[in-house]
Parts: sequence; C-alpha cells; structure tokens
Amino acid sequence: MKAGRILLLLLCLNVVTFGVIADLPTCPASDLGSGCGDSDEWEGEFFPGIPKIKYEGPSTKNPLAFKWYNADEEILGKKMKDWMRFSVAFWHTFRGTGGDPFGAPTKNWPWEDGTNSVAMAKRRMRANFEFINKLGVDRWCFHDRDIAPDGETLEESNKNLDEVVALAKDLQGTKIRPLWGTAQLFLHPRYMHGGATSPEVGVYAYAAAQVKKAIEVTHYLGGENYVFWGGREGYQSLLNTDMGRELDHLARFLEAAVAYKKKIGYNGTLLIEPKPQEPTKHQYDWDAATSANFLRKYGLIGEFKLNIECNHATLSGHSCYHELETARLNGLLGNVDANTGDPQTGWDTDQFLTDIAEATLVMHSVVKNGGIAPGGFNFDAKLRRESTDVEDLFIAHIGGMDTLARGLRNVAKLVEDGSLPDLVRKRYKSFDTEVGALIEAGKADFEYLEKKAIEWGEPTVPSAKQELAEMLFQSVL
Ligand code: XLS
Ligand code: NI
Ligand code: NI
Repeated sequence: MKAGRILLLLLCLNVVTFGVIADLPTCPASDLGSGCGDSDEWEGEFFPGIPKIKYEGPSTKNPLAFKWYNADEEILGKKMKDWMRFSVAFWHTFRGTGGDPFGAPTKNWPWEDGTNSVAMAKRRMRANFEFINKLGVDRWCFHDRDIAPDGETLEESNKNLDEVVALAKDLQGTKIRPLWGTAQLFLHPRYMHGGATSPEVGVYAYAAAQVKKAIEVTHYLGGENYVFWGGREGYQSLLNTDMGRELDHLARFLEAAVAYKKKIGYNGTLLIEPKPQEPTKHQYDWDAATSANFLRKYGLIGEFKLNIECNHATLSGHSCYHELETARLNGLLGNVDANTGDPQTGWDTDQFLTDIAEATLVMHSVVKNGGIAPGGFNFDAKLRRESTDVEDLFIAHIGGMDTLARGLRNVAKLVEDGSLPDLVRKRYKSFDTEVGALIEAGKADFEYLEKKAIEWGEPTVPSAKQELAEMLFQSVL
C-alpha cells in the first residue's frame, strides 16, 4: 500500500515536471497521502474543516456563514428557500480548472487525479454532494459530458453516463434534485458547425441522440427542467449559411424533443437559454425577445420557457432586469442563471453576483412573477482564475446567495413601503378613466380618438419623476 503510494507520488511528480502544461494538475492528492488513484472511493471528507453553512445574520464576521440568506425565514409570504431555489452548477464548480486561452489550469482540487476516467467522475460526484449538503441547497445542474466522460462511441458515452448517474441518484437521497440537466453540444469537434443547426445531417442525428439520452437521465434523476443552450447554434458568416434552413432545423429538433419528453412521461419544463454570441459570432437565441419570436413562429411557445442568464443579458445589450421582464411579460420566465459580467469586459465572465442593486432588480422581477418554481437560481458562475483555495468555492456561493437574499429583502421593503409602485401607478392614472379603459379594451378607434383630441385640446404632460424613482429605489438598498 505504502509502496503503491510512493510509486503514485513519483508518477505524479513526473507528470508535473515533464508533462505538458495543459495536463496540470495531476494527482495533487497524493501529497496529502490519500485519495489519488483509479478508485472512486475517498476516505473521509472532501471538504474537511468546512462546516455545514449556517445563517448567522448581517453582523457576523464569519465568511463561512450566511449574513442575509435564512432559508426558512418568511419574506413576502414565502420561505426564502422557496423564492430562491438555489442550484450549484456542476461544470463550473467541479470541472472549472481556471485555465484560460492564455494560461494553464490553476485549481489543484485535492480530489482530482488529472484523469477523465469514470472512477474520477464518480469521485467528483461524491465531492459535489458533500458540497451541496454543506452549502444547504437542494439543487444542482449538469451537462451530460461534465458528469461523465465521452466514450469512443455513443453507446460507450451512454454507458459511462449511466454509471455516474446511478451513483448521483443514490447520493441525491430524497431531498436533492437537478434543477435542470442539459446536453453538451459545443465542446466536441463534431459540433463545430452546431448540433441542431449543423449542415451535416449526421451531426443533427448525433445531437438528437445525445439530447434524447440527456432528457432520459434528467427525468431519471427527478430534474425539474431541461435546458437548451445553443452555444454553437448560430453562424460565423452569413455568406456560407442558409439561415432560414438552419432555423427550420432547430425548430424541428425542438419539436422532436417535446414529442420525446411527452412520450416518456417527463413533465419537466423545457427551457431555452438565450445568449447573443460566444462561441458563435451570432447565436440564434439572441435574447429573450428573439427567442420568444422564434418559439411563436414555430408554434412552440406553449412548450418552452426561458432561462435568463444575467451575463448573457448584458452581452446582448440589455440589463438582466430587462431580459427578466421581457420573459415575464411573455409568460416565459422559467429560470435564472444567476451570474454577472464585468462592466469593463465584453464576454461571459460568469462571475458570482455581488451587486446589491442588480440583485434587487432581479428579485423584483421574480417577485412580480409570483416566484419562479419549478425554475430556480442556478449559479452559472465560477471562481476567478486566481482564487485557488477550496474554501473559495464556498465563499463564492455564500456571497452569491447572500446577494440575492439581500435583493429579496430589499424588494420586500419596496413592496411594503409602496412609494415606488405608487409612483409608477400615478404615471398611468390618465388611463384609469373611461377613455383609457376603452383604449385598453381595444375599443377606441382612430375616429373616436380624433374627436377626443379635438375636445381636449393640447394635453398637459407631467414629469416622469425619474430621479425620485431612483431615490426611492436607493432608499431600500
Ligand atoms: C454558456 C451557458 C451555459 C449554459 C448551459 O454561456 O451559460 O453554461 O447555461 O449549457
Ligand atoms: Ni447558463
Ligand atoms: Ni453563460
């Protein structure tokens, strides 16, 4: 046993010294004298020294405690945990390496052995559930290929997935469920032109087979939603692209997903996740309005909702609040991928939310929507490359949860105070009249309105009170 460990240590050192830099990290656990090897067994805890995270209130100095998120506390008639329905994103938290286009991975998580084996996938899954349990959330999100390695064939990939999913089901227990599952249709080179919008029919079929399986495992794990994020469903150049045909293909693909979901009796909500670009120059599901129009055009509007990601919202030139409101007003608000971008950076930086004003606006939409179930808040967010301690994973999530919880508390203050909603109501009070009611009922034609305009003469136009609105909003932060 001891000799084995020494051999392993030597092997690991060898890779660290001579291996290509992209292969880092390798077998860091051997330094700790435990865990590294080809087994998914792991003695003891993955996060030793990290307690179950508790609510300690705003005055605590403990970074491993909630200051604002108090799961069972009632706010606006619902427990905080039922408003928030937080979820951990497996790909960022357990597959994020810290690598970027210019630099090697920076995370040396002790449970990683540098391989992409099924045994490693299972060990990682154990770490995931210890993390979720300690953080005190009930949900997680995954792509098929984050949780289990791709095989040589589709059958082998499916077999790998089944093995890991069986363990995940076990580890979930009775309380934990996927908020959503999805298929990764963007990493493998076969998807370089897209999956459902690839000009190659073989790729379309492969993507369909992958989504079929991903829906099955999401269903098996009790996942409440299933997401379609079309990272490569778009184009790099319109000169070589038949956009009409690609959009028709995408619609057929989604129709087939709806049919299959019904066939297997899966009741989860299907969600489209808009994003304007990255990795494609132009992604077809550009933003909430574009996605809503697509769904309407193809008669899919009743079958899908939207998963709004805040960082995607800002990439498309909107605020997260705008995208949430657009989704909500169309009856399409299904889920929030809770993250934020960087005001000086033009890509999907996937940071944890820390801006209290932004979080308050986000929660305002969700409260107006009456909640977001069966959706929730998925932390599609990652540590900065330079944050390399295991406890940073906890601190980041705690920070994100507290920020949104604080947003919810602020919305409660806005609602209870009533001044801001009152200001908005007053702006439209001229429509709370006989004429206004006729207009809103679609019963005021142009001749009638012309008569009114002549009768009333020049209208008086009041102030918009924007600065007052901003002042009222600020007062609850
Ligand atoms: C990428 C997307 C992706 C989806 C899931 O920008 O946010 O992570 O949420 O495929
Ligand atoms: Ni996302
Ligand atoms: Ni994203």
